[in-house]
Amino acid sequence: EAGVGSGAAVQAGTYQDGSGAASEVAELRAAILDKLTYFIGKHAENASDRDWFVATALAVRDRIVDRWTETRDRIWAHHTKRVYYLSLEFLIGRLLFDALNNLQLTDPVRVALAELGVDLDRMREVEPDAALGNGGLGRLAACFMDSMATLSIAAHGYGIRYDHGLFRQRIKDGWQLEYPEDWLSFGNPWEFPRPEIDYSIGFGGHVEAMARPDGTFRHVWHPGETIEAVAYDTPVPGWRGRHVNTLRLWSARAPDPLRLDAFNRGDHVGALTAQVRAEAISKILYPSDATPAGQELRLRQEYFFVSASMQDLIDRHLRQHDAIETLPERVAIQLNDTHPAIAIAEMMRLLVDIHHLEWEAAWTITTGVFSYTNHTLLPEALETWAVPLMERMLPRHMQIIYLINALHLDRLRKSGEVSDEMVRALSLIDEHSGRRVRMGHLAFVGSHKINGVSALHTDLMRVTVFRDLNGAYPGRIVNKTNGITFRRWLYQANPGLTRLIQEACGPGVVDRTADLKALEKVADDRAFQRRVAAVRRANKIHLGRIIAEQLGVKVDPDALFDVQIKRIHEYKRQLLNILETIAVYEEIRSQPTRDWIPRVKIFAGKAAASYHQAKLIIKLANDVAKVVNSDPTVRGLLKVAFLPNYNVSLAEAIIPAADVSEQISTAGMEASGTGNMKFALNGALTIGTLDGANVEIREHVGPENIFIFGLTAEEVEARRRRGIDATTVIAASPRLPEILDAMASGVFSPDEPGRYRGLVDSLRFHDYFMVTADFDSYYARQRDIYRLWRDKEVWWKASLLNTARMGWFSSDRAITEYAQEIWRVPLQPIG
Ligand code: B1H
Repeated sequence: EAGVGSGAAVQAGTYQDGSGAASEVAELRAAILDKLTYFIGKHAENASDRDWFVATALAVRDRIVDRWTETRDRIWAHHTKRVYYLSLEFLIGRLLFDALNNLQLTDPVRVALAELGVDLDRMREVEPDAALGNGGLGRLAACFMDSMATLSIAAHGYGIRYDHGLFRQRIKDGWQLEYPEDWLSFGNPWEFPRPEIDYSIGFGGHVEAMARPDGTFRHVWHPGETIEAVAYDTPVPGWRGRHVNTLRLWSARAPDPLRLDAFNRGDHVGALTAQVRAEAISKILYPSDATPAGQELRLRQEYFFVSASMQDLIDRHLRQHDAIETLPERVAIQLNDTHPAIAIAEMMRLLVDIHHLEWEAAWTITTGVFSYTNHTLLPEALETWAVPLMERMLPRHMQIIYLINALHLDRLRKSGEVSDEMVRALSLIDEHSGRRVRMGHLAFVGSHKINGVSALHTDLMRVTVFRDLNGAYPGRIVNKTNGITFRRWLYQANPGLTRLIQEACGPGVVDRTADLKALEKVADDRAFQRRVAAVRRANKIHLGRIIAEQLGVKVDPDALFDVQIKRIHEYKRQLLNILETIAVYEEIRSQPTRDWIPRVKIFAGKAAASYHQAKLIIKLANDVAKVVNSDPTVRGLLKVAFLPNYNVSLAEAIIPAADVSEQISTAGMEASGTGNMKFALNGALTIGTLDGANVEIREHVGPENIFIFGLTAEEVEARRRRGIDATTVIAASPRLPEILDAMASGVFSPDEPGRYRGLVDSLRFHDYFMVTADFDSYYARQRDIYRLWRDKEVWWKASLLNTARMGWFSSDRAITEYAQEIWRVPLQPIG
């Protein structure tokens, strides 16, 4: 193995990955020039940054392909059990540095490009983000793909190749505007189209029941409409390129794209309608984070990618092993939330109708292969589909779901006394508001394991939405706390800190996250602390440049950077943070000459296009920014920056520059969070509630190194049951009345004084999210942070202890647990 850090030319922007031999550089330079000449068809003299990017990506891709075919051969020869990760979202971001780092080519490619007069870092910026996801759920799928490859698990991701990913956000006059995102407009050098791999996907039509001689029935589904699913493969190289998996994304095509008869009649548009309708399926990602759009097209998307994936994996199984019965020994399928839950019914359909298995045998196979991850308890995000819609679009699946339900309820009735009320709670069909299929219930009964994504969330699953199912199927619910890939979120995003960590913990720390613990020994070494502080300062200057470019706002790198970046949602409580910002603003105005700590409040995040309250919160952040940033009394002691178009790449620039991480959701509402892990790993100090994975982060970093405040999930519950009286809470607060009055009277919206009346009223009279109830304790914790900031020795110690103790939150750990306890597949640890 190449000794990490041995003789590597360490350059700005990279960490020691132990590569960089001269012959390697020469080879890469030749390969890049070759791609530029013969693939792009240009000379170096007139190549653009984008041309260089594509040429470099293709040259690097060639190296990946060799490992990819090796991996496939190895898996095939060893009959290795495979994992299929089904997700409607993969929030990948850019891939160039992922590939370079995992193949340890960053240094040689940097040098090769420099010799060609090209700057790798500038070129990096032209790669579009693959934004095929909304937020944490999609990003988790991407981190898991990286870890599965790293641990040499034979895994395939399955999803949709959306033509347009999550919308591009622009802020105009403080308001969010949504524009289509166009990541494929210049082609995608990482993917391999596989036009020969396509499956027919049926919709609608009717089911024919054909009597067999023995009196049983065979069912034949005659779909009314068929659409083709075409595969596009992206190789996913793991750490050190030892193993390369595949992300297979499906694109929709009409079987007969052009009706020539109609075209020849002169109906040029009508001739293409079938194509338009078919291709709409993979046109666009639903930007609905945690509030399902409930649209027919969304159900079509779900079934489309699920059916293609089930057909594909069964084909692969039968090519390698001739009996369908051995599926559970060879295959594990993970459902990323309920979005792919129709796979349970589709698997049953394929096994029973197409492969002619008996129902019982098919059910044993199905529950043997499936497992399901739940990512939220928010009632509005628990997916259900109206029975009439299901009957119309997927008539055979609806029959199968009815039968699954009947057998499930029968079994429970036989095993003991079950009240009508319990049957209603356990049924796959919700009868409360029209008849609807509960996809969470379907996923639950069709899986052998169901997991939550943090300890608290899993506990809450057992006592809330899945209480009765948990009673009926004890032991099925397990916890798998989320994780993040350190390769992207520390080594790539923060090479400066990584170099220092390697110095303190040994170069092998990049293979063994447990070695991070060695940082504890230098946590109070002043000299080391100063170097860590210098890295942070450089990262803040870099972020400051982005803020200046985007917003025209100048920020001081020595100010405290306090950051909240995530989807805009009421339960995430950006509003709480804004109220504290207003409190600080009012204090500075009332005592302008005190020795205030200069600070910058940084926000970024998108709101679902139809989520009005969230969009108003964006406007408020921007309105407050405008007033604060231009107030001469403030003299730059407080700056507010709302950065537009939050995405993976922006997160990579922001997180390494953060001093404080805001993880302030209403307790019980954030299933896990993964941003919280990225910040703490990079040494930001967290201010947060006892929600999601914050609870476990506190256990790992120690309560003295994290700032916890606010109601617990239980207290929130109790308060909601009692009925919330925000009026008395507000009256009792030393600051809230003034802040709310200012907002309500138009201090931040002089152009429209009533703009925030409704928002303030919702705090005064409902406050479902407990913003007012938590305000004072939040405010007090913020003061603790400012106090600590003045004592740099203590501050940096706490920061280093955070980094030192976050090793457990690696997605390699999470995936190891899935592999051992849910999938039962072999893996090969690194290090
Ligand atoms: C999470 C979603 C989600 N939970 C519906 N649920 C969606 C639900 O488009 N939709 O219909 C999209 C996304 N996303 C997040 O998952 C949780 O809120 C986070 O707390 C968690 O860290 C993340 C990964 O587990």
